[in-house]
Amino acid sequence: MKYPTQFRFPALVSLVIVLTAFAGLKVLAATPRLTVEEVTASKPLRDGIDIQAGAATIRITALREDIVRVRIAQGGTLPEDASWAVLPERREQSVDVKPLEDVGFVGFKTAVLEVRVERSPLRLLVRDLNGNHICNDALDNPTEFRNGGFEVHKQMPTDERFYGLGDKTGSFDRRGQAYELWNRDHGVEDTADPLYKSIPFFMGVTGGRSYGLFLDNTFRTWFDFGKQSRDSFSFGAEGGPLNYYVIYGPTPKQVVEGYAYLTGTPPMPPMWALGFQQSRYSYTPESMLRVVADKLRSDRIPADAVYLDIDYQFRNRPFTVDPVNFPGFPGLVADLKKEHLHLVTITDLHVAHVAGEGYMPYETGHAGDHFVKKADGSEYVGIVWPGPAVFPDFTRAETRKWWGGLYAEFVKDGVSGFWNDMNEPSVFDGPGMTMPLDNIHRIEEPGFAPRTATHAEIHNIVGMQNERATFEGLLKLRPDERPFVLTRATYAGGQRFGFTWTGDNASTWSQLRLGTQMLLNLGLSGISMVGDDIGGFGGSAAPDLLTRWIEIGAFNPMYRDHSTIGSMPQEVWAHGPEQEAIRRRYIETRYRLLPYIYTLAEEAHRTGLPMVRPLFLEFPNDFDGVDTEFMFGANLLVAPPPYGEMPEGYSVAYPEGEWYDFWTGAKAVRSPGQPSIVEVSNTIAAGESLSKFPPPVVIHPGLDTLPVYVRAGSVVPMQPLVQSTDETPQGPLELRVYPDWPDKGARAGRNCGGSLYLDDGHTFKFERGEYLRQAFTCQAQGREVTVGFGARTGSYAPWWKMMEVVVYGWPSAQAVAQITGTTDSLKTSYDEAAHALHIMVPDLAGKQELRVRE
Ligand code: MIG
Repeated sequence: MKYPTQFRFPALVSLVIVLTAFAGLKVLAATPRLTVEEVTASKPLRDGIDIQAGAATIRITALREDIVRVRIAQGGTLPEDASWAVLPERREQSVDVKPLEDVGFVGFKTAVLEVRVERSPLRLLVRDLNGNHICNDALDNPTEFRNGGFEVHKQMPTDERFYGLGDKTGSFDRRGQAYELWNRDHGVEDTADPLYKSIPFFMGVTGGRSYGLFLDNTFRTWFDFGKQSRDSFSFGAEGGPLNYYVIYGPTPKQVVEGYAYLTGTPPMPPMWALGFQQSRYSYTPESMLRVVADKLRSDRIPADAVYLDIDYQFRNRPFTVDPVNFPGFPGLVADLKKEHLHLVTITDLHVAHVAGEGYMPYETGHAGDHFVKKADGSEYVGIVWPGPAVFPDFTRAETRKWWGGLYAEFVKDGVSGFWNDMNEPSVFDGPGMTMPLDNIHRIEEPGFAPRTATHAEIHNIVGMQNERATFEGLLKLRPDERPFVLTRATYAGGQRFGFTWTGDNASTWSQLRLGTQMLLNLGLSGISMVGDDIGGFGGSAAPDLLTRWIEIGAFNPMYRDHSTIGSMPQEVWAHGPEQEAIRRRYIETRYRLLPYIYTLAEEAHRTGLPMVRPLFLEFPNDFDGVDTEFMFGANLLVAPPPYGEMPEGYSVAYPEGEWYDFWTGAKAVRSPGQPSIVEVSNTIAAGESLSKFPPPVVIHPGLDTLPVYVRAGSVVPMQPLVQSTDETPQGPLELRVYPDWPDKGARAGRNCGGSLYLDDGHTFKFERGEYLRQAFTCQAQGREVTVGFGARTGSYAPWWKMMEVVVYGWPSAQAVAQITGTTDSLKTSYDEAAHALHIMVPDLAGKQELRVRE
C-alpha cells in the first residue's frame, strides 16, 4: 500500500536494484529490493530450522508447542534479538521439534503444529497436525524487502475474520480494512487511523480455528486485511526486523493466553481503580474539585477517585502545582482522603524548557542529559502545553529512573495515581504533530546492545516507556503499594504497566457504540485494563446518552467519567434527579459486583484474559461478528441497544444455553427453537425465507434498563453496597447461584461454577500468600440444587461472617437446605418475583456442600 505496484521477478532469489523515478523527474533513489523466493540451504535445529534463501537468512523456532517465531533477514545474519514487548525469558524458551524434509519442503513438527517451508517458490505454511490451514504465505511473492522495510503477504481464506490491533476503529472485524500503526494524538472518529496506540498483534478466526500473529516491530507498520486484495492479507514495516510470532489456538482464548505468555499480563490493580472515577478537564481552582467530591458523597454516588487535569499545574508545567488556584495542595489531598477519594493527577512527559528558574524537572533532567536530541546532537525542543518543552529519553534505564524520582513529592503528598497523557508523543509544532523522525534516542537498556536510534524507530514505544518509567518509579517510591498509571499511548506489552483509555472520544451515540468495539479489540490485544471517557470527551452529552454510557461503563474494566474543558457539566448529577437516580443505581451495581469484578481483574493478571470479552471468546463456535453485545467475564452478557438513539426494539443474540435476566432473576425469554437474529442470519440459506423461523423475541428496554443476562451455570459473588472501596462491606457475601436446570429427560444439568478472589486490595502481600481464593460449583437435578464450596486457599481473612446463597430459578417457597454432613435445616426465604431462594449460611471456607431440595 505504501509502494508502487510490484512487478514479479521470474528469477530465483534476486537482489534487484530498482531505479525509481517519480513523475518523470530526476531519479531519486536506488532501492535494493530482495524477494525471498527459494530455499537454497537448510539446517535443522533442536528447536526449529535455519534456512538460507539466497542472500536471505530465515530462522523459524518453536518457543512452545503452539508458538512459532519467524525471523527473516536480508543478509547473512539475523538482527539483534532484543524486544520491548516480548519478555526475555520467553524468547530464551523453546521446545524440541521433529525435523521434516521432503523433495518439496523442509520444516518441522511440534506436538500440535507442522511448519513447512516449500522450497520453490519459497512459502511458509503453518498447519495443525490434521493438515488444516492455520496461517500460510500467499502464493505470490510472500516476503519482500524494499526501501529499508519489508512486506509479508499471507493467504486469506474467504471466511477468515480478523480482530485485535488495539484501539483501531473502522469496524470490529478488521476484514476489508487497512491500518497504519503510528501513535498519533488524534480524536476518535468512526474511521480515524492511526490513533494513540500501536499493538501490531491480531487474531485470525476461521470456523473453529484461530491463531494470533504478532509482528514485533516498533517502526511505522501497517496491516491490510483484504482492502487491496481479495485473497491475501499483508503486513509490513518501514524499517526494523522482520520478526513475527504465530500463536496457535485453536480457541481464541488460547490465542489470547499465548500472546500474554509472550508479552505479559496486567499488574494486579489497586482495588480503588475499579471503582467509579470522576474526572474533567477544568477542575480548577481547587474549590471546584472539592465541590465535586462533596457532591459525590452528599448525593451518595459511590466513587473512589477524582482527577486533576493539566490546569492544576503552574503554567502547565509537569510536576508543579499552581500556587494561586491550588494554594493548599497537600491539604486538598488529605481532605479528599478523608472523603475516601483517591486523587489522580496528570503528569505529561513534556518537561517545560525553562532554564534558570529552579524548575527541577528541567534542571535535573538537563544536568543528567535525559532529553531526546535533534539529529545535530542538541536538545530537541518542541511546543506542547507548557510552551517550549523537552522530552525524556525513556529508552534509557537511567532516564526512566530519574523520571520515576520526579513523583517523590506527589507521592509524599498522598496522590494515589498518575496519568500520562500526550505521550504519542504529541508535539504541537512538530512534523505530523510529533517530533522529527531523525531525532536521536539512546537505547541504554538491559537486554539491548547500547546504541542510538532514530525517532522513527522509537516513536511507537515512547508512551509505553513513559508509562513504564512512571510505574517503576512508583514501585520504588512506594514498594508495597500497587501503582496506578493511566497512559494514552502504548505499544504491545504496555499492559504490564497499567491502565489505558481510548483517548478523545466524543459525546455521540455512535461513539458509545464504537467504544465497546474498541475496548473489545484492546482486550483481545492483551490490553485488559481499559475504559473510554464515560459520556464522551468532546462535545456535551445529552442526558439520555450520559445515562446509557454510565450504565454500560459499569460493566467495563475502568469506569471513568471524563469530559473536556468548555463542555457542559458531565457529572452524574448533571441532568437532574431523575437521570441521576438511574445512574446511581448502575454505579451501585458496580460496587455490589466488585467481588466478581476484582476476581476478573485477578484472572486478567494471572492469565491475560480480558475482563470484557467479545461473545466469540466465550462461545468460539459462533457469534464472531457480534460487536454491540459483550461478555463481562465468563458469566455476564451485556446487550445494550445497538443504536441507542433509536426507539425501536431489538433482538438479543443469546449464546448457547439458558440465560437469566440479571435484574429480575427471570429466565430470558427464548423458547427452544427460537433462534436469535444472529442465528437466523447464520443459518438461513440464500433464497430461503425467514418465515420458517419463529419471529425472534424483540425487547424494548427503557432508558433505566440495560439488558444484562447471567449464563445459566454460574455462581456470581456480590457484596453489600459500599460508598467506596475503602469501606468494609457490612453483611454477608452474596453468592448468586444460577443453576443450569437439566433439559426434560436429561439426568442432570451441566455443572456450573464460579470463583472468588480477594486480597487487601492495594499491597503486594498477595504475592506472599495473603489472598483468598475459592471455587464454587453447583449442580441442578430434579428439584434439587447442590452448591459446592471448594477449599479456600491463601491466608487473607474475609470481611464477611456469613454467606447469603441465592438460588435463582427456584420454583416455590418450599425448600429444605442443609449443609451436607449436618442435620440442621437452614433458614430460607423466598423472593417470589425473582424466583430466588435465599439461604443464610455460615462462612464456608473448607470443602463443603450445601444441598437444597423442595
Ligand atoms: O490536548 O489534558 O486525551 O483526556 O483531558 C488535550 C487535557 C490534552 C488530552 C487527553 C484528555 C485531557 C486533555 N488532553
